Amino acid sequence: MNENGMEARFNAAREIARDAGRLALKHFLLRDTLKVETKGVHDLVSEADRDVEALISSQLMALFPDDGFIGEETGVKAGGMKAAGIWVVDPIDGTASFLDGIPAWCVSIAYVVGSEIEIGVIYDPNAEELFAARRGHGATLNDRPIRARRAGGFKDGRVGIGYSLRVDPRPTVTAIERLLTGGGMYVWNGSGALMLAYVAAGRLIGYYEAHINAWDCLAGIGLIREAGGWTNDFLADDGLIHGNVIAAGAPGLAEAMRHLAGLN
Ligand code: LIP
Repeated sequence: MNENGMEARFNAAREIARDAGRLALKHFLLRDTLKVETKGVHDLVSEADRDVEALISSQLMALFPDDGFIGEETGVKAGGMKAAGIWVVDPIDGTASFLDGIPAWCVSIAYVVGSEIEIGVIYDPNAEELFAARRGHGATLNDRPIRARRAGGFKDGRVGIGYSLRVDPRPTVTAIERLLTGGGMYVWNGSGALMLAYVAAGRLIGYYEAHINAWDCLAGIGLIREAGGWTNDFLADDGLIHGNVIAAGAPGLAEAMRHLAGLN
C-alpha cells in the first residue's frame, strides 16, 4: 500500500475513534437503560457495544471497502481474513467497568497488514485522550509525542495485570507473586487496551495478561512499539484468531516481564 493509502487510514481511524467514543459516552451516561447479555462468566455485552461497533464498521467499510474487518461483537466481516489489510476493533474495551459505571474503558482500533501492526488508535472519551500510532511515525497522546518510561526493575513503577476467567488462574497468581516479591506493585482497571496505552504513555512500566484477544490489545501493542517500548510477539501462533499471552513494558524491563509471564 502506498503512503497516501496508509495516511488516509490513519486519519480515518482517529476520526472514527472519536465519533465512536462520543456515541459510547452517550450510552455510558444512560447505562441503566441498556439491555445487557451474558457471553460467559464475567463476560458481558450490551447494546452499546453492538451499536458502537456498527458505527465503526460501517464508516470504515464505506471508506475502504476492500479492507478486512474483525470486530469483538460481530466477528470476521466480508473480505475478512483474505484482505491485504485488516481492521481489528473493540468498540468498548472494558465492558464490565463500563456497565459498573467506572470510567475505565475505551475504543480500540488497529490496522494490521500481515504480521505488522500499521496503525493503533485508542480513544478514552471520559478523559478525552486519543492515543495514536502509525508504524515508523511514532506515538502520540492528543497529538503530543509519548514515550514508554525508562525502567530497570519493578521498583521503578507499577505494572498492569489483567485477567479473564477464560483461562486457568494459576499463571496469573504466579505472575502477581513474582511481581510483589520483586518489590513491584500491580494495577487493574478492567480495560487491557487502556492499560497498554498507559504503558505507551509511560504511566505504567508494564502489562501482562495470560490470554487476551487481538481486538483488546493490537492497537495498544502498536502504540507501545512506536513509543519505544517492548512487547512479546502476540501475533505468533495465530494470535489474531485465537488470542495469546501479552507481555509488554519498558525496554529495560523486557527480561523481567518475560520471566513474570513465564515466557522464559
Ligand atoms: C475484556 C477486556 C479486558 C481483558 C479481558 C477481556 P471486553 O474485553 O476489557 O481488558 O482483560 O481479557 O477481553 O469484553 O471488555 O472488551
